[in-house]
Amino acid sequence: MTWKPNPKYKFTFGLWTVGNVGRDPFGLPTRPDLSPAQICDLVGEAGAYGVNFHDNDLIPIDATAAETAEIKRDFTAALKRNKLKVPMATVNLFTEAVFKDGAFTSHDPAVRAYAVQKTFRAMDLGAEFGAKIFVLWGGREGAESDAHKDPYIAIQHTRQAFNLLAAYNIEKGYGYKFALEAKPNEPRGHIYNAVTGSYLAFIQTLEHPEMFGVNPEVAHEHMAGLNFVHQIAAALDAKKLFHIDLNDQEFGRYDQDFRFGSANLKHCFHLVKILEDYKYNAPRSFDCHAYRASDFEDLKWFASGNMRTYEILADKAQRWNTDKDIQALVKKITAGDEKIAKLLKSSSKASVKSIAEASFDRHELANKRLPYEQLDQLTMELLMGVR
Ligand code: GCO
Ligand code: MN
Ligand code: MN
Repeated sequence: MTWKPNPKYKFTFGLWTVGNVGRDPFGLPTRPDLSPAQICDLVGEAGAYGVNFHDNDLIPIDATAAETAEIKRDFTAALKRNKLKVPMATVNLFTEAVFKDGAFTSHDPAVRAYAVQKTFRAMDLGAEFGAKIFVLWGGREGAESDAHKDPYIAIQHTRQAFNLLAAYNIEKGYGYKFALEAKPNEPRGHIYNAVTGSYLAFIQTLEHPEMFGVNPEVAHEHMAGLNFVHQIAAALDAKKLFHIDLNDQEFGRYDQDFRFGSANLKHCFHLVKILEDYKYNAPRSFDCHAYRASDFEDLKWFASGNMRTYEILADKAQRWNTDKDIQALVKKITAGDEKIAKLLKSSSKASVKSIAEASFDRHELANKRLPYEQLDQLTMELLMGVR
């Protein structure tokens, strides 16, 4: 197998991911800046499907009209020569000092309105390049102390902003689907809507819930010690998985944004398996960056490594689904009385009555074998490459 990226997976990279220069809170950049066009050449050569950007990854915030036009020209040419699409765009509401205490949740109505206007313009920019998904990540929407900001009011402000964005989407006819990205902390001490599940509930309170879904990121749920695969199951079940940020992360640490599959291979396997089993069809975006010590040559390993790992795990998932021993065990473990299963599927009066009146022998039920050691070991052996 060559593991050449298959376009069906729609592998994409943010310009800010491959373009990350290795700066961290303690140290200066370790790699030179790459232009958007150079990033396209790098990921294009690696076989990616597309790139994503924040407004200011592409157009610096103070660019003149002439500079803007030139950047757009170079970027368009780079997309074309590398056959890259731009499925997703987003907005930077975290770098500038004006957002030091939040954008949509700032105390200052003028800052909130400026953030909404900046997002309108980022939507215009994304639409120019064909983006149909718009990610919203509220990096500065939070607080270090709840003395500073009333979290109840912050929720109202967030809702007002999202409703305005939906109205602009309709007015301009852009057809965007908004994908909301949760994170528990960093750069704020606490970020509102800390986990994907918070957004799934919040969406239902918006004027246009149909326009909003989620963009879960592996690292963000792992920072909070949560099982990412379970978050994905909830998003899939709600039909709200509009986009996904793939990367990896040691549990409980700062936002490490490692290469996909580099830290928790088993979790990543189950993630790929659920995405493939339930036919996730939106882009698979890698939101990570190379190790700070890596140079330009190593960046190529970083880019192709993300995609190779996904494809290898997709192949493992398929093997798991067709492995005779594994499937025989799964069949035994999941087998049960079909008539009772049918009853449980209905909440009709008849079902309620039958369940209320049925007799169960809990001791006999407890005797069912669940050879989970065996199933997990077979899974691990498959992952380790000896099956
Ligand atoms: C992070 C975030 C960001 C967002 C991106 C989109 O690592 O904290 O994932 O990378 O995804 O900025 O707005
Ligand atoms: Mn992250
Ligand atoms: Mn992300």
